[in-house]
Amino acid sequence: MKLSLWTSVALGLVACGGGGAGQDAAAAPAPAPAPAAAVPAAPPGPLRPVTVASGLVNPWSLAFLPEGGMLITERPGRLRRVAADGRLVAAAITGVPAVAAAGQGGLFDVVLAADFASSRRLYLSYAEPGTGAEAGRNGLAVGSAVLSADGSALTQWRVIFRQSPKVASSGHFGGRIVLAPGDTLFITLGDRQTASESIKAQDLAQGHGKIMRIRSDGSVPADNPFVGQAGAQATIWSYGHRNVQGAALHPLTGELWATEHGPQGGDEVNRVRAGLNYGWPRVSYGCDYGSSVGNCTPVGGASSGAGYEPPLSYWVPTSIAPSGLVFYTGGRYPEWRGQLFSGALAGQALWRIQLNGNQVVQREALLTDLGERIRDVGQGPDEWLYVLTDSSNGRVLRLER
Ligand SMILES: [Ca+2]
Repeated sequence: MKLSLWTSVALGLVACGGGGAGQDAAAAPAPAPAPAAAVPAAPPGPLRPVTVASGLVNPWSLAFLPEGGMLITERPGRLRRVAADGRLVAAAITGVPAVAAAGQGGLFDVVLAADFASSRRLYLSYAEPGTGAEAGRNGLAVGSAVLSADGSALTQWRVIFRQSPKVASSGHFGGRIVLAPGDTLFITLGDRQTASESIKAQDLAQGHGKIMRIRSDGSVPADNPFVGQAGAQATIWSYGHRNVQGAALHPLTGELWATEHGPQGGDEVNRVRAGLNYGWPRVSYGCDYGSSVGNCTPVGGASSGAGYEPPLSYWVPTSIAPSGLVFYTGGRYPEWRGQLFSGALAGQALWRIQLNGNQVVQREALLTDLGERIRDVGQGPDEWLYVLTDSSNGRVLRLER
């Protein structure tokens, strides 16, 4: 099933002229270089999940601290710390803003600034509740703060981005933050789920269904694609997204790659380039919920169209619900270096996505015996992959083998 599905995707790419011999080949990255640090390579075989921490409530994101240990967000609105000795600190970190925790909302990503070792600065994304005229509404927001030396408190909290407008919805927030060169951040924004809102993913005046690019102080980079275009939000990098919850920079090309949730089928892997329209909800490989699985008309009536950037890969007829995304660059699993790894929530797996340049050439579902929703995946300083399981007793797992 997986193989035949993949074959049809590959043929589709070749038919579109996006194959390895086309112009994309010139921009194709070389194989990943060997890592500088020499960790012992693990022998081939199935992954062996080792529990690092447990008792976390719907953990959403993890970030590794330079002093050892890690930070973990819990969706209800807590930021937790695992100490260097592996102990989960009982008290949540203070100074986290109030979040709108209903439905899919809450505290989402935590990302350390590039100079965290000296500045202790980090970024959080979250569903921000509206106040005053916006009471009852919410939207994705990103703020920065400084983590105390003992790891117990945030200070100097400052909001640097707000999705506009706020909407009365508890779904599809997006929520990933990716640090990029030039002191910039990418921020992913969902379409807010309802049909009357999701169409605004095509409207450059609205914050629905976009990927934004800002500077770390909240200002707009002058080379953003819609700067100076009347009516367009200047922070927009790309548009026509449904709900991007996985995003990472390619380690060799520096380009942003992202995964997004389809409805019933149609989850996507995209190479996200400036100013492009990724199609939602005008074109999709997914169908409305409740339609006949494997025999239905896609949302928008078609799966491709002029002016819409096609996905590099997609899942049909059912969705995996892709979550965190990382390019593996370490030495523990040498044969997987340069490949993409995506968590899956409904799909309860860790997907390994093998690339040849900018093409997806194979996909494999790992950890399927675990029977857990996977919310995030990251590469530790020890070059093992780590995942978060999403439940009321969520865990951090290190994937040894
Ligand atoms: Ca798309």
